[in-house]
Amino acid sequence: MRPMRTSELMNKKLVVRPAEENADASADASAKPKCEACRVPNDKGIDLAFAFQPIVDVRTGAAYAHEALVRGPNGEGAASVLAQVDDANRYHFDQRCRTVAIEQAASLNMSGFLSINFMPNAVYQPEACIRSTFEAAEKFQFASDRIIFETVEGENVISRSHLVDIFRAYRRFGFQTAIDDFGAGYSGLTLLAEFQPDLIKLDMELVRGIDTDSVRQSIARGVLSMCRDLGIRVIAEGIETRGERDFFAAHGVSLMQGYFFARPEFRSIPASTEDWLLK
Ligand SMILES: [Ca+2]
Repeated sequence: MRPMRTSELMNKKLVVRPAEENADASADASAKPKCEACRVPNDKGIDLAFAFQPIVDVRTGAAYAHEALVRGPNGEGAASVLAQVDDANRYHFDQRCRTVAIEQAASLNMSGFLSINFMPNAVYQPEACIRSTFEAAEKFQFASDRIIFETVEGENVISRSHLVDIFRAYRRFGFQTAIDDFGAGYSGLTLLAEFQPDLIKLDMELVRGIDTDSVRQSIARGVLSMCRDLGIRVIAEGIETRGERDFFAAHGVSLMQGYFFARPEFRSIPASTEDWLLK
């Protein structure tokens, strides 16, 4: 069984507020979290650190980006960290994840982009909730235009319109945006109809064994064609074999992530191998 991804685990923690809590708000606003979290003292700090996994560009053999994957302070799995997240501390947890990821990326002299997973329902007002991200970028001298924000549209995600608002604001702020796990569950076509991110991460269930699976090949070709039309770059995630890599490379995908290239390394940037460069 493959390990559960951070995004999946985060997803499990996404909880929609009961409608009655926001009974006085409009239908659309009722789906938005109330904007009060940053005034609530962060009395339940969660100890966290990050592992980094490269998103490789097989045309250059270099890392295009590194995804920051949350871990405990001693490298404990994401599940043990995310299990501590609840309604009371979600905002501070999401904010702290960004700050710590930026701090660690800077201290490791990371090159290329830093991809940060964010929780849409921990963002109240995109403009207000982004302040500490910019402050961290400045403090640790990591250019904010080197940040990608990725998220899944999960089963329990807050309203579509709120997610689209966040993505649009992040694009205005100069970040790259990415839809994670594209093609899995709820992360799919109808979101794309409303917002076209810079990147989509093709779900690993579609990637697995694609070189010998004509059905997956057909689906992937359709997605790739659509993304070409829309000017969206595709990242094939969960690449585990040379055959999977070569299939996507032959279909014009150069950005890939997965154990074939490197596993996440705790507080560290994995070294490149000869498999990163397509020959
Ligand atoms: Ca992710």
